[in-house]
Parts: sequence; C-alpha cells; structure tokens
Amino acid sequence: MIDLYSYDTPNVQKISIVLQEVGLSYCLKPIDIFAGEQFQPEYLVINPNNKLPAIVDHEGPGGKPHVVFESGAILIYLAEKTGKLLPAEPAARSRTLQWLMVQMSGVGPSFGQLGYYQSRAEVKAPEAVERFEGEVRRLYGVLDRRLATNVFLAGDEYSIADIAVFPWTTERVRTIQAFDWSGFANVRRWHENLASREAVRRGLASLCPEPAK
Ligand SMILES: N[C@@H](CCC(=O)N[C@@H](CS)C(=O)NCC(=O)O)C(=O)O
Repeated sequence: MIDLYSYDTPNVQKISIVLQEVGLSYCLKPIDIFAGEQFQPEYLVINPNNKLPAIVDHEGPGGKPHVVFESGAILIYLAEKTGKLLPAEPAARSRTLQWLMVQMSGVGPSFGQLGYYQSRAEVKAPEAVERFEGEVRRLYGVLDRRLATNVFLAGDEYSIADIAVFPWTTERVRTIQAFDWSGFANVRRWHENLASREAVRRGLASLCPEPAK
C-alpha cells in the first residue's frame, strides 16, 4: 500500500494517474495547502520542502517503508518499482527523462509563476505576467512541435513524461490561467488521446472531494 499526500492539484494528479496506470493501490492522506498544513512539523518529516505530492511506500526497497517527495522523483520511483512507463532501452529511457525534465523545470514552474502573478500577487506586476505567459506559450510550442511527429513525448511509447505534462494541459489549468491553446493542435490531439484513457480518468477522479451530502 502507498500513502499519497494529496490535494487536487496538477502535481498530485501526476501521481494518482501513474498509480492507476501501474495498478498500485493507494490511500489518500489529504493535506490542505490553503490552510498551511504542508508546513506542519509532521508533514515536514515526509517532505522537508513543504510541497505536495509525497508518498510513503510501505513495501519500499528491502521491504521497508520508503518516503519519496518531488513529483518527478516519485514518477521515476514508481516506474522503476513496477518496470512500467519508463523504457529500459537506454536511448528511449534517456528521451523519456529529457521530456520529464522539460516538464519539471519548465512547464510546471512557469504555469505556477503565471498563476501567482495573474491572481495571487498583492502588487500587480504586468511584466511578470507577460514574462511567464510568454514562457508558457513558448513551452507549448516546443511540445506542439515534438507532438507533430511523435504520438507521445518520448516517441512511440506512452511514458511518465506524458503523465507529467498532462495535468498542465487540462481545462481547469487552462481556464484558471486564461490560457488559449487553440494554436496548439498537436498538444490538443495528444491531450484528447490521454484524457480518453481509463487510468487517467480514474486518477483524476480519485482526488476529487466527495460531493457534499
Ligand atoms: N517541484 C515540486 C512542486 C510541487 C508544488 O509546487 N506543489 C504545490 C501543489 S501543485 C504545493 O504543494 N504548493 C504549496 C506550497 O507551495 O506551499 C514537485 O513537482 O513535486
């Protein structure tokens, strides 16, 4: 069993999707980031970087509990644990990790900064909004050109690189950031392909709070 420290956000969605894809069962451990629970000492023992997601694999290496934080590291850990979604062949593996790093270092942080300067910053900073909007648009262009000639980001095989990027292309993220993706036909086709996967649907749904009764 795996504990997934969670809130319904894109970085956590990566992990609920990969867990569904590889068929590992998990138990949600909700952390309310808007109430500051990520800073509580009990959680800092799990993730000293006070962010979601994090996991505890109760059957980790050597049969011992193992903690993993940082979504990219969690994706790699779960792919290696199960032998799925990260090719063993060196060139394909290297391609997968390259596109995973594009997400980790570019797509996620740029969208995060855009969201902050668009809606949460106390002092308006139009230059910062312009800067991060431009960066998100540039990165979507990079993804779109890659997906013009490849079914998936790493090539022919669906992988953890696709799972890392997918949550940053959902309607919710695009609406919150007022991001128009109409010029990115290949990203849209790829997105629809992933969105139709049963495991992706289950992964997203598993994080949604129960409707109020
Ligand atoms: N690089 C980190 C980023 C994680 C991250 O920014 N998580 C957000 C939720 S999507 C969070 O925990 N925010 C709370 C905070 O920054 O205090 C990862 O990929 O795990």
